[in-house]
Amino acid sequence: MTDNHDQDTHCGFVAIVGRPNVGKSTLMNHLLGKKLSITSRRPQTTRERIVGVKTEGKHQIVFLDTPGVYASSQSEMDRCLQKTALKTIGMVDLIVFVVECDRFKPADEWIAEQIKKSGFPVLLVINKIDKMDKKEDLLPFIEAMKSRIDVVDIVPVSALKSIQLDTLLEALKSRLPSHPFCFPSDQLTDRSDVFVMAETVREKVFRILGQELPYAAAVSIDKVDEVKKRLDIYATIWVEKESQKPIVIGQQGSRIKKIGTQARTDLESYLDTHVNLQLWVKVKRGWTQDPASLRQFGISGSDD
Ligand SMILES: Nc1nc2c(ncn2[C@@H]2O[C@H](COP(=O)(O)OP(=O)(O)OP(=O)(O)O)[C@@H](O)[C@H]2O)c(=O)[nH]1
Ligand SMILES: [Mg+2]
Repeated sequence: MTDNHDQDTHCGFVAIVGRPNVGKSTLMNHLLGKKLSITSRRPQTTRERIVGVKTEGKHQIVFLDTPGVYASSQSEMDRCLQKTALKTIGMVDLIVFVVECDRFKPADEWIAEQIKKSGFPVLLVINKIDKMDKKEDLLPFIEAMKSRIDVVDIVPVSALKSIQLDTLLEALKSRLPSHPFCFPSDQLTDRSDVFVMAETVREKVFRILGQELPYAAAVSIDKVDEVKKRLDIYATIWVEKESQKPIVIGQQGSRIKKIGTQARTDLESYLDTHVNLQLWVKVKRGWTQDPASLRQFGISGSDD
């Protein structure tokens, strides 16, 4: 026996994987108790792997939220997102495979295959149980899942309504290897505040513009000034075509104002300070098909 303080700590990397829109980012945020990763009703909201660290007592779970994976990918952006998600599977202690409670689609099937190939233990999370009309439908679904994939555990949850998340957390904790903490216990993420700023603005663009701007928006943070007890943040929303600019701006600037107000509120909560957010809209042609632009906006699918 030594006095090594780290000896009875447990720490492990847990990748959250699943098809787009099943609630991976919502799950991570609610497990962390802090809104780190952006979410929306539209698929392909998450574009990069995001680390979220949950430390409780002697346990540290390092979550990796990943972009949703499609079976077949068409655009350069799709390919990058897919690469990022699949690469994450290669470096973890446990995979949390998220599916929706009422359906198992071909895309889920395909991901199950990839996960199986990886050889890592899998914990299946059946999400959105708050949406189930008949609770008795859950049992047959669980049985069907068991026959499809080999898993160490199955936990039905509602990420959004925080149902059964304590059960899930305990299940995860019990599977962490004995290991010193990988992050300081007060650290939430490996991402910079600037990254979260850009993502928060992008979430509002996604949510407020709905179907009108399919995947064509990226956000850059141009400058951050600390002014007394306030942060002045200057950001640009990039679109692909001139015709998309007025869509983002809205009538008499109504949309951009809404995007700004909602993003500021979230950022004030995340950064715990007053925020003044200035937004611009600019055009960068064809950026979703251009590898250099994708890199610039952090969608490279490369090692980092
Ligand atoms: N009813 C219900 N909705 C949920 C639940 N969890 C997530 N959602 C909703 O599902 C949608 C997608 O959630 P996200 O967390 O963005 O999904 P994701 O899997 O991260 O999606 P990508 O990043 O695009 O792969 C959002 O509208 C969420 O509010 C849940 O437990 N119940
Ligand atoms: Mg996501």
